[in-house]
Amino acid sequence: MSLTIRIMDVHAREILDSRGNPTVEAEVTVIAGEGAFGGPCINGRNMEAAAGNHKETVGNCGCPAPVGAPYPLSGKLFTGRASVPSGASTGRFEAVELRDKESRYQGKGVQKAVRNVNTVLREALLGRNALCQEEIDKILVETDGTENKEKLGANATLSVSMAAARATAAALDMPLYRYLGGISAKKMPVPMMNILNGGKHADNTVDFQEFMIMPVSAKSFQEGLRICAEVYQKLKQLLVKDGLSTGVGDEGGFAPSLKNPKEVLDYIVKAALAAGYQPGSDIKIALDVAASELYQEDSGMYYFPGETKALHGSRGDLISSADTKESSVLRSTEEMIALYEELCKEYPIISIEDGLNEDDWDGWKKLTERLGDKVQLVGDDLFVTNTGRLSAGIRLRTANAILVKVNQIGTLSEAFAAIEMAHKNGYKAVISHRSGETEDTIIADIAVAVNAGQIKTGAPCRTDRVSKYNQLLRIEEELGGVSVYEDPFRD
Ligand code: 2PG
Ligand code: MG
Repeated sequence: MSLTIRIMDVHAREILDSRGNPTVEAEVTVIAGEGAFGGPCINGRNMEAAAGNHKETVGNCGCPAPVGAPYPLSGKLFTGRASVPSGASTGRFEAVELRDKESRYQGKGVQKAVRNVNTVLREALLGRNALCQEEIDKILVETDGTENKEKLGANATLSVSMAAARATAAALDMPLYRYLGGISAKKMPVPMMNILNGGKHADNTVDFQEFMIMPVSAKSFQEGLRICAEVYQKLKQLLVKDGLSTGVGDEGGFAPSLKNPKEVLDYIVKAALAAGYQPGSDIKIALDVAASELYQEDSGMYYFPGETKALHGSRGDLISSADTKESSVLRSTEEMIALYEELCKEYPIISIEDGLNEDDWDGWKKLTERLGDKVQLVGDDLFVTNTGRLSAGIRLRTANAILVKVNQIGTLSEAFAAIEMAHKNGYKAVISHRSGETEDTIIADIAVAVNAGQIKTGAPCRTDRVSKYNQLLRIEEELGGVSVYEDPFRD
């Protein structure tokens, strides 16, 4: 008789994220047992009652279920808990993060999303077989019923989707990455580690949002992590020596006021060398420009407030094109591409994320033609973990990688579909955190489950970032000799 893992309860609450803003945490409780749905009892529990009115439609999705009776964990309850991250440089096409827009927490409360979990979503899921994640996620999507999850909130749906996976893995007595990825899950991701923050993630004059290092010559994740942490500490010493701030931004990277991207890159190269690593062979550099944040709709140009401020020593706040003085640093799409070409010639840059605005398909196409055979071009705001936007990108030959943020789409299955589409079409997938995070480490497990080969989860600083790296250390230890760590850009 096949195993069922039936949902017995769903409960959400409002918690805080790493920026002190509310977010949704959900718990899904399941019971493991043998028997088809609608069966009368498992170990004395009346499952029909638990299933409410839904028993007639569940369990028909064809998912393979482990067999073998009696299942030793039958009748036991397992609870999976998950919490939802939140972005600051949010893409316009992301699924909707439902906020209360009331006075508490300056409008950022998530009590409505929590209520949606505790009422409609709970009702829709009680009694369902959590062993079929796709079926669970389909129910979440259909219960919301909108294109972008604006009715119930992607924060509501995602919390349940992830908690259901965790509960199921627990009921199967399996590590989460193994449950999500099956027998092929073994590739440890190379960290794309953010060591210097700018843009919306810091109050400095650095306009690009993220400067990251990738330890490509390491032999294991553990070694890669150590290399990054050593470079991070050297960078701190260099900044201190020059009297610059070592305060950190939202993702734990330092946030000194430097005058342009080249000055930042010079510090990174120096820090790598000071730590004993060769930029280009040991360490490659990745950027997240988050260019949609720099783009001015009215002028069609990219405005660099930090560079402008550094040039003039005056306020560098975003200005409208009407106020634009000739002395402001503004770049056209062509000039942005030319800047990237120049930077890639001078520095060992291997990856550029969101180099252009989220709507500029023509610009992205040009960027891909000019740099796509040498550099990884990652679509974050461009693709928003959405198979519709990714397939358009693939058709138009724009970018060559997708950033995967589970909360951009709102269920695990949809995020996995985007990863699968990327891989099938020769695009890379980089699993990513958000700038607002929690202690939840699920992205570490996802990265290994899908053999993504790359993870972006901030600096080796602040527990919301470090917890993901530490989870990866545990996974690598558990995988032992089976684990693989390799340079994702090696031919
Ligand atoms: C990004 C992310 C994560 P945010 O742009 O890639 O680094 O930032 O979560 O603010 O969108
Ligand atoms: Mg980004």
